[in-house]
Amino acid sequence: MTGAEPLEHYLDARRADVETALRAWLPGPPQAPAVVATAMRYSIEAGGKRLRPILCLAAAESVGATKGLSAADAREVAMSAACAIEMIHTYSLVHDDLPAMDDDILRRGKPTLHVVAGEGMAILAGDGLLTEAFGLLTRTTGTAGASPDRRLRAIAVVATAAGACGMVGGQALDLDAMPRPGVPAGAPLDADGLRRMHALKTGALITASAVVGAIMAGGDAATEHAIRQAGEHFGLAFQIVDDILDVEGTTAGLGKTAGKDAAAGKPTYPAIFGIEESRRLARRCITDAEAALEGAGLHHSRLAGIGRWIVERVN
Ligand code: GRG
Repeated sequence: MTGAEPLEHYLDARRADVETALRAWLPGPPQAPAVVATAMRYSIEAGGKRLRPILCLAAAESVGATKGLSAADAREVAMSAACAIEMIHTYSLVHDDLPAMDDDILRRGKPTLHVVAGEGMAILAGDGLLTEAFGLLTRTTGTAGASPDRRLRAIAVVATAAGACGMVGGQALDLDAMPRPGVPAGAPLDADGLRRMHALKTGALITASAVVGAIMAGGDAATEHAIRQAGEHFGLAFQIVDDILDVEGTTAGLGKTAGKDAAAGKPTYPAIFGIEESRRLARRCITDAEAALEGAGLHHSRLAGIGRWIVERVN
């Protein structure tokens, strides 16, 4: 249930919970050499909306409510997974910003990690975040602790979403669509190609965030299916809005370089459909997500509000 707490308060509270847990779970000296631990912390603590972990916690709450779990217990049981996903997301940003990929100097309002720590250390910090994430996924958190079977399923879902069948695959399609030194570009992406690339690159981890929250909170197969459908719609809406913000946002407001996609001639939703149609498509994704949630009796949960946040966000 959403209760009376306004969405903004809920988001702020969950962001604070996630950041406290991340601080506690990130490795530090003396076990981890300070140089790489500091680099990992730099990118995690640079901020960000924490959309994925919040989505994971909200999915756990909504499913947990159907299993008699309090909202706080459901969040606790999903917290390690939520933080693991944020670590994987942050690694993807660190690697995406490298000169060999998107070559950017600003992320989350701060100089990118390779700018402050060098390319080699940025690669290692990304590797460290990815690896730590899977260690974290094995941990039980909360008094209601997810069973080993559920934790194993969560690991499989996250691995598929982050690997070559998900985020890495999508990034490869994105990279291949543009010419790069010594390698000709692959075929340009049309609307279907763009949708698939984004479904893998951005959508898969967003979807997994919601699915893993449902798994950790004890969801059955039908509920997990509905959450997956809603997560896929959320993921596409997120990406369409990201493309719109790249056109309409400012570098200061976004905390990353605005207008890069257009400058690079990248295929984007506004480039293919125009801004107004892109906005309509994003809104339709949220309507579709709400229908999927309604089918599973989860439409009164926080998830619907998070859908609206995804389309209304300004950064
Ligand atoms: C897997 C090697 C490898 C690389 C990274 C997904 C990816 C692949 C890179 C991300 C590239 C990118 C900027 C995509 C656009 C959508 C996106 C993921 C935006 C950033 O996510 P937000 O807005 O960021 O949730 P914050 O900083 O708020 O967490």
